[in-house]
Amino acid sequence: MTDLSRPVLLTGASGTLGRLLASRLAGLGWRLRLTDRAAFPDPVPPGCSFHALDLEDQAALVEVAEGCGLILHFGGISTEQSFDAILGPNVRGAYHVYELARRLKARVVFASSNHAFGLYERTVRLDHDCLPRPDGFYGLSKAYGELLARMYWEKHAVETVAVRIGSVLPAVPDERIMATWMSHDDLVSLMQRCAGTPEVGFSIIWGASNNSRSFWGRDDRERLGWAPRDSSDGQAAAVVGKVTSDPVAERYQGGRFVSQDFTRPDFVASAMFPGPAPE
Ligand code: 15L
Repeated sequence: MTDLSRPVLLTGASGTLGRLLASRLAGLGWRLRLTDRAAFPDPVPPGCSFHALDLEDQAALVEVAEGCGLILHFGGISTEQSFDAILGPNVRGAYHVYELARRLKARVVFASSNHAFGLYERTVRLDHDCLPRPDGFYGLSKAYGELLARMYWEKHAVETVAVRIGSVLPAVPDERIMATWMSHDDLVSLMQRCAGTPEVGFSIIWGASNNSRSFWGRDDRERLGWAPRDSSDGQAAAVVGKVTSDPVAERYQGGRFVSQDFTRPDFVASAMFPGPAPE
């Protein structure tokens, strides 16, 4: 179990999920050290502090994190971008976070992503031990982060919960997200279990609510004693027919991330595409 009398480091605090977690976890009495390279756009919650820093600046990270017992690593790039844009924040940055965790003997919650698996087709249901199939450089960096976490557990006993986040949104906007949706409350309750579980070792969780149309199956939730309470099911009627006109995005779990810079010349004409090949 994490000792919540020690402060908790939250990277990526100024991002969408960072802001949500800052406000909700501070409301539960967590003492957060918020970090981001971008300014924190909200009032800093009581009991918390904000420190502008870049994940590539290892010395600054070490200084700010002194005394922390848990690291919620939500920092880095969260969209598909060039290899060079991803490299510093997501690859070197994650390494800095794990060296920090090793030094502090802290537990890490690693914000992984469904995009590490985005090139599985939507008809496939994945368990947590499936091989990564990243849908771009962003997804690739998340697959690397999970392997980094696993290495730090096996070599250095740094515990991690890797959360393969689907789509954390207030409501479901389209048909794809019927499968990937995670409610705000389910994300917060998961963070509570990540902190409160006595031993997590290296655990993997599919970060989604209890959606009947989910792409994902088994994971380590029983070990954490976590179960999502919300579901996208009741929102189905509102999103019927809300799909893209992009056949690549519609075929794969990663949606639009897959079709960015997708150049397979045989996609439409081959058996990869259902139905008869066009003339
Ligand atoms: C992610 O990993 C992104 O950070 C987020 O912006 C969404 O696109 C989400 O995945 C998703 O797949 O819906």
